[in-house]
Amino acid sequence: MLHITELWKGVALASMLMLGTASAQTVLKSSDTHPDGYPTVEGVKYFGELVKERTGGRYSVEVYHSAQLGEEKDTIEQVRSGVIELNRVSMAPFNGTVKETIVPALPYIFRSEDHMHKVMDGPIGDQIKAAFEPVGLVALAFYDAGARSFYNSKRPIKKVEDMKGLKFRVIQSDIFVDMTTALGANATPMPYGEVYSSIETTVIDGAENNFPSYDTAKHYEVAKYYSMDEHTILPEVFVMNKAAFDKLTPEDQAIFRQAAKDSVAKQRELWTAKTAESRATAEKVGAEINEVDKQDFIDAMKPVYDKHIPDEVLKKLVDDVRAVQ
Ligand code: GTR
Repeated sequence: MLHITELWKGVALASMLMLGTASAQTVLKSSDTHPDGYPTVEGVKYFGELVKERTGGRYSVEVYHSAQLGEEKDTIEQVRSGVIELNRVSMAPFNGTVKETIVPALPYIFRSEDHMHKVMDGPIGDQIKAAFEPVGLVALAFYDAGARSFYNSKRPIKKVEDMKGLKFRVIQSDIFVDMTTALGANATPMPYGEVYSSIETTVIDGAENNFPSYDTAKHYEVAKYYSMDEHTILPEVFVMNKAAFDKLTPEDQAIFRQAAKDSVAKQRELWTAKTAESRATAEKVGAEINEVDKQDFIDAMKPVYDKHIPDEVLKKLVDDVRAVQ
């Protein structure tokens, strides 16, 4: 008869083996700055459902929304070091570390959201995705973030000269600082979570973002003039810690990649609906939305291209993006 200690040794060995091959359930942590229900949060949740289903429950994803794990700059460090496995963030905070992300962050580089989709869904998108690997990340998907525009508490902006002297919070990237400066305004990069109180206390006059962010962060309460200059159509990125990805079997890696791809369609659908809903909400509570003289804005952006596209690799990438029909 098997001795009792032998039996326990057997149980312990079996559970160690199970952990080693992740055949027990592995819960992957994902961060998002936005609240529950926001299209990016729902996109990642959907990815998690597909992964769970397709791995027979071996992997699942827990989304920590509403910046529970910190602001984007911090969570990027967490996902790079493996403290968390997944993160959905804007690409702007990567502009200093992953130089290819500069290109989609350039003002007016995309003619439309449709143009952006064609670029990011094709070989250029793959090239930008691959550029994340040297910083320890696998870019699984690009999600929609619409167009970013300036909004403020002082006045509607119709022409570039209306920007003069205004102080804006910009997303944490030098390109956004230089873009705002090129328009004659002052730029203060700061974490997203500080924007509302900074406008309220008049530390800044406004910020720049898309309608769903303007709405869900309630920035319309403190900055009612939203001017549709649409300076960028920069997509979001959904990344995974590379060491965690490399540990997956090739079959599981394929499942993760396909689930991410499938979640893009879902996120885009949710995005379109949310943009319309958020615009309507903002208008209902008194936001004043106006069109701008866009050509005036486009013309003012030349210095940004001169400074941030210094080498041939990026120049070619810019030309390639423009050539996509
Ligand atoms: C939003 C984006 C967030 C965050 C935010 C910001 O549009 O979805 O990930 O980057 O902008 O301005 O900080």
